Amino acid sequence: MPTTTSNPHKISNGSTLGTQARMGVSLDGHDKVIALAGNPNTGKSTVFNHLTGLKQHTGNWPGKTVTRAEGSFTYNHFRYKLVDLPGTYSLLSASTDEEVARNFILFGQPDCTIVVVDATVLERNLNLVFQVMEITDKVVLCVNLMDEAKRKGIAIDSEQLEFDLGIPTIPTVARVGQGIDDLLAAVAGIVHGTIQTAPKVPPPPAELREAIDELVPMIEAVAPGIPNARWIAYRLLEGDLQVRQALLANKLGTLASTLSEPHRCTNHEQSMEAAS
Ligand SMILES: Nc1nc2c(ncn2[C@@H]2O[C@H](COP(=O)(O)OP(=O)(O)O)[C@@H](O)[C@H]2O)c(=O)[nH]1
Ligand SMILES: [Mg+2]
Repeated sequence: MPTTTSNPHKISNGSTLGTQARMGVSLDGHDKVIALAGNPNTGKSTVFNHLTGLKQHTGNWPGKTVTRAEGSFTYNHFRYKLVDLPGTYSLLSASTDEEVARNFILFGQPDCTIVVVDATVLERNLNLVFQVMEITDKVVLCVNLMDEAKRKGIAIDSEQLEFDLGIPTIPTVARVGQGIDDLLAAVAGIVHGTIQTAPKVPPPPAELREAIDELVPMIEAVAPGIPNARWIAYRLLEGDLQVRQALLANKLGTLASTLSEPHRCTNHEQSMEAAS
């Protein structure tokens, strides 16, 4: 497991945004909140079902028609809430699904984010992994569909991948529950600080770095306590309209809380299939 010190640019747990900005997800008796992200069809719901069992709450994200599934699990006496994010290829907020996923990881500040990837098309999936790693240090990579990869003659060196990415990397066959225990152990390690990650995201070109360094103090001045000013700076330079509008309206600091309406999940138990 990676042990180097974490990147100072990433979200720290001491952010002033705190738990009120968990985007409508209340802790209600849970100790930690875990987000589940991934491209569509990577087995995210299968992982979700394995971790949470049959009991799930579903509803919509505040103000959106996007479905949200939440479930719970207990591991080593800690109660975890698991939030299934919409399946997305990126977090650039080009669609409502992407916006929901990236806002939750950025402003909801989960204690850990699991990114599920498809081992048979790993390279294509890494785009999302890097984007999550730009937002937070607290990431576990779940390389799923290892059986399919094997069948297609694709070998994945997960230890090398873990070293190259700087985050715990767990191979799984979620359909049969293989690797789920290792996944849980990695999540718990991150949450309790026994595993320190050091995500290695390809560095931006020098000119971009300079522009970001210039923007960061300005962003922090207008939005004190913003969880990741560097990421906001990136988005501004990339022309992210939502972030730009929030900044112009002096509402960056409240972008999260405007999305944090009361918990509106309907409370019903569902079958295993229902979370897909
Ligand atoms: N062979 C194989 N199939 C899997 C595995 N995990 C999930 N699946 C299947 O892949 C399909 C998509 O899974 P689902 O969990 O709905 O993916 P999601 O779109 O990411 O939520 C389903 O038919 C699953 O049964 C796995 O590890 N191996
Ligand atoms: Mg699904």
